[in-house]
Amino acid sequence: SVELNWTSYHNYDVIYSWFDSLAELYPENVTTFVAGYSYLGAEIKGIRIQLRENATRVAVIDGGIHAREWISIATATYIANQFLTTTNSTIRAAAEEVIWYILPVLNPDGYNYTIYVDRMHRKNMQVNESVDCSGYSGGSGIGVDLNRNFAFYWMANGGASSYPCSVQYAGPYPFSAPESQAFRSFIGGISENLDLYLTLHSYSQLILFPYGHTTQPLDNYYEQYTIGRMAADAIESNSGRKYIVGNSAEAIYISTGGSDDWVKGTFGTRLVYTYEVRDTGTYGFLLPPDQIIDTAEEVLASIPVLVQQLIRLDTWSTTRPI
Ligand code: 0X9
Ligand code: ZN
Repeated sequence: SVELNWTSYHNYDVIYSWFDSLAELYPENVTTFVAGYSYLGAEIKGIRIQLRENATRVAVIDGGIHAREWISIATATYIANQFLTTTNSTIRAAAEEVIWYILPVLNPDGYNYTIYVDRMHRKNMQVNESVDCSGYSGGSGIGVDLNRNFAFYWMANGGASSYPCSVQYAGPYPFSAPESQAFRSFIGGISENLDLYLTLHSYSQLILFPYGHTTQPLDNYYEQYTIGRMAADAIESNSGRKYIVGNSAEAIYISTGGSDDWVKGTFGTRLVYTYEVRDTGTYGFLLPPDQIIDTAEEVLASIPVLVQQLIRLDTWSTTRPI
C-alpha cells in the first residue's frame, strides 16, 4: 500500500497509486473514478469520499488544470487525506456533510511535462496547427490553456487568445481539449446536487468567483462575495495570510472559458470559487515544498465555512415564513 507525504511534490502515478490504497483502506467511504483521458492518454483520476450514508450535498474540488501550479495539486491531495484522517471536529463535521469528488490533476500531461522538461509550462500537451512560436516570448506552441477552453463566453471580450503560441490560447473551439471534455462529462454526471465547486490554482492569494467575462454583479454575486470573505477570514485566522476576495474580472483580469464560469453558468451551482493559493510572488509558481502543509492547512480551514454556509442557505430557503 502506497502512502503519500506533503514534504515534497509527487507525480500523478504516485498520487493515483495512493488513491487506490485509500480505496482499499476505506472501502466503505472511498471509491476512485476516471473522469476521462488526457491528450496523451493519461487517466484523469479522482477520488470520491462519502463519510455519512445520508449525505446528499455534492462538492467538487480540483487542482492542476494549469500544469505549473503544483501547489494546487498537493493541496487537493492534502484535503482528501484530512477528510479521512482528521481529528479536528470542525473539519470532520464539514467532511461528513458532503459527498466529495476530488480531482487533483486535471492536466496530467502538462504536469508531467513541468516535472521532467519545462517547469513553467501552463497548458496541456495537445499539438496545435503548425505555427512558428520561436521569437515569441508570450508562451510556447504546445497546448491549449484548459482554463480558456470551456464553453461559457468562450473567446468573448478579449478574455483569451486565438493565437496558438499564447499561454492563454483558448483552442480552436470550445471543448477542443480531451481534458476539458473529460471534466464536462464528469460534471454532467454529478451536476444535479452539485452545490460547491472549488478549483485550485496558484498564485496570488485570491478567492475569486464568477464571472471572468464581466464585472457586472450577476447571479448570487453578493452571496458569493460575502461567503468568500468569510472563507478568507478563516484563512487569515489559521495562518495570518491575507487572501483578497473578488469577482474574477475585477480582481485579476477579464478571462473567459474558465471551468468555474462554465460550471456556474451551465448548472447554476450556488458556490463556485477559484482559489489562487500561495504565495504573492516571492516564489510564485515555484513554491518550496516546505510550504505545502501550511498552504493546504489554510485552505482546509476555510472549507467548514463554505459547508456551513451551504447548510445555512438550504435551511433558510425551506424555513422562511410564508
Ligand atoms: O487565468 C486563470 O485561468 C486563473 N489565474 S491563473 O494565474 N492561475 O492562471 C484565474 C481564473 C479565474 N476564473 C475565470 N476567469 N473564469
Ligand atoms: Zn491557474
